[in-house]
Amino acid sequence: MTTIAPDTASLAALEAGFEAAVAADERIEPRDWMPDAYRASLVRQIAQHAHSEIIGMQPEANWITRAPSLRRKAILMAKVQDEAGHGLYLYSAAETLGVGRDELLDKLHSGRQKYSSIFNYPTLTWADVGAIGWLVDGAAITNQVPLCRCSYGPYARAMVRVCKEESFHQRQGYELLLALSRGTDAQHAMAQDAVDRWWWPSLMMFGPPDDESAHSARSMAWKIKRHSNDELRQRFVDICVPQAESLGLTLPDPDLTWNERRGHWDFGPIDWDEFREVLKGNGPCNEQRIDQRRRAHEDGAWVRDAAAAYAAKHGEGNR
Ligand code: FAQ
Repeated sequence: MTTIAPDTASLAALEAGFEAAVAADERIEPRDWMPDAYRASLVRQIAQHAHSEIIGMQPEANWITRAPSLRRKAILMAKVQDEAGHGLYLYSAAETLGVGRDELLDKLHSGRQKYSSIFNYPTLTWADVGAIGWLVDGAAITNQVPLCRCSYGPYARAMVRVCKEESFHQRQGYELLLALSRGTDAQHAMAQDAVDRWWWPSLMMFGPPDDESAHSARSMAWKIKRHSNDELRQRFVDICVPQAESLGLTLPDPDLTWNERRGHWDFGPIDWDEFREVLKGNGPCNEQRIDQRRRAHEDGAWVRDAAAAYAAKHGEGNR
């Protein structure tokens, strides 16, 4: 396809049109003109988001064969499948920006694109499935509900469905932890241990503090992001504190205090060194996660070949 570069005057008009649409809260659609940097930032965020969904299947899938009952197993299988579906919506949304899925997967497998830090922690006990549902899906919803109003139409629409499903995931995690918390002493201790291990990494999911967030200002001006990392992190803490109390579990932070003046819970310092190490590839499970992903991709080659052969046979020309 040949594209003709607009001259300076028409470029200025296109830019003005784009800025006006964003200011008026209109959606930018795939065929609309958009600045290259807006497109690149969306590809970066949506790709990372998609990668997180499919890598995020691994920690919980680890427990499918060991779920304690048929009911729990059916719920967990449905949840893990939902995450694959979220990956699908998100890769499709990224494709509307002109990138190929193969290219994105290649960048994931070669470490050139990131996925969420949270999925580099191990799932040591059954209670971790509950903690992931309550805290990780809970953090994901807090972050993603505002993304339903993202300025880019396909991403915003994908988020509507994702959020509905994440909300079921969060509830199943909460219900699982509640059952354990109200169970035997050993079950209660297992639930508490899981919350102790997943609390701080869940707070890191929201990204670096605002003064270190490279993309926030630009993304917020473009209405890709509607709130800063720290705003959403605070919102999540405020939601979790009363929920932990109802669960009969404690959050592992001695500094958690209600701040009457701010109308929010104050919380202790986050270990950003740990976050940076995980991002560099040095978390407890980084290597294992990416190895497993590459293996799954290789094992699935025959499915992609078969789908391509089927599409060629029943393609446009044959209809
Ligand atoms: N992990 O300038 P900022 C889920 C990177 S889905 C790894 O603040 P931004 C569902 C960031 O990319 C979870 N990297 O970046 C589920 C950037 O690096 P870059 C995923 C992180 O984009 C549940 C650099 O640090 N959700 O859990 C992280 O403005 C259960 C500087 O950061 C999404 O992706 C991190 N935690 O804000 C699935 C939501 N944080 O690109 C299975 C959409 C930051 O320059 C089981 N994404 N980085 O190389 C977003 O809202 C944003 O991208 C943020 C980061 C908030 C994650």
